[in-house]
Amino acid sequence: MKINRSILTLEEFRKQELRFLPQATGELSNLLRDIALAAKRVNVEVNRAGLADLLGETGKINVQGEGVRQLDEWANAAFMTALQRGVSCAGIASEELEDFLSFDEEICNQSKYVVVLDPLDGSSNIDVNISIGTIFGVYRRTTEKGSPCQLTDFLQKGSHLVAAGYIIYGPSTMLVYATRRGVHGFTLDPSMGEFTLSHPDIQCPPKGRIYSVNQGNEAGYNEQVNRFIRGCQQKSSQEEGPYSLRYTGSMVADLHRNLLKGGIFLYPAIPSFPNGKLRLVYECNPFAFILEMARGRATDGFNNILDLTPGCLHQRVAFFAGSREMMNSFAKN
Ligand code: AHM
Ligand code: MG
Repeated sequence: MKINRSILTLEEFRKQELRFLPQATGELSNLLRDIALAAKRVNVEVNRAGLADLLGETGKINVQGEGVRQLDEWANAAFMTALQRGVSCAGIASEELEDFLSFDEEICNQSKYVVVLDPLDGSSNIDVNISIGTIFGVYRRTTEKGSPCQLTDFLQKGSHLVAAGYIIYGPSTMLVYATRRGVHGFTLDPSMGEFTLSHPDIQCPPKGRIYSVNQGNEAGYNEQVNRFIRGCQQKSSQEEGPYSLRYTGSMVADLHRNLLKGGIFLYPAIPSFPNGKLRLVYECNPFAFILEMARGRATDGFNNILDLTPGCLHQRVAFFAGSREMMNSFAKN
């Protein structure tokens, strides 16, 4: 029997990393472990959603004015519970919660971290069995340890993120996370029930041949965006040819593909969303951080996403992200 000795679980990988970080307390590793646990629970529900009658709407409308799906709620509760029980996090802000939630227990108040999260992004794709995802970001709180966390802990610039990541529930389930030490991807091994290292040290190719945008909204885009889209369609050089348009409507799936293969993702402002549709705090900032750590880039069309100071938890923003050279061409175009 051949034994694969190279398998490294997320926890084993974190323990190895800690050897190089003598000051580290292990609190971030614990927090990632809690997120991975919730992700495994959500993965089970996502896989059986059609069978367990978990598809469809709850009849409620969230703070964004959007219909809440049963799995959205389920995923939100799973992450909230795992993080509260894990006691390595002082509180969370979530797409599904109007206000931030301070866990406000003595032991949680001792934690130095807070988490921002979109528990189930792209959830309109659940009913049709297309990849969806979870997005998260981890901040070191600015308020004093020992006290309940406050709104200001969550309204930090993306450049202050300590870690960020996502889980993609797709043909296989993957957890990708970034710290300043790099970006690593782990695939869920269903036989072990563990995330195992499959994509060490992810670097976004400087250039790709994919653009991802909801082209149906073209009439509402500004001229800079439309000029760039035309350029993607008309690349004249023999070598390049036109780029391929790939857009699933699940940002996690679109950005995951572009992170690995190279490409650019655009969600510009449109008349119905004059400030952009995607949320700065728990959707764009985590992805901007992941891309920057993987040598890609993310902007709102003018500024680096990570330099923006959020004014409120559910702030929307125009979002352009991907391979560095493609992002540079977009900026110059
Ligand atoms: P959600 O948080 O309500 O799921 O919305 C975010 C999603 C992104 O995953 C995706 O890129 C975008 O909305 C798709 O929007 P559209 O259908 O307008 O193209
Ligand atoms: Mg979302």
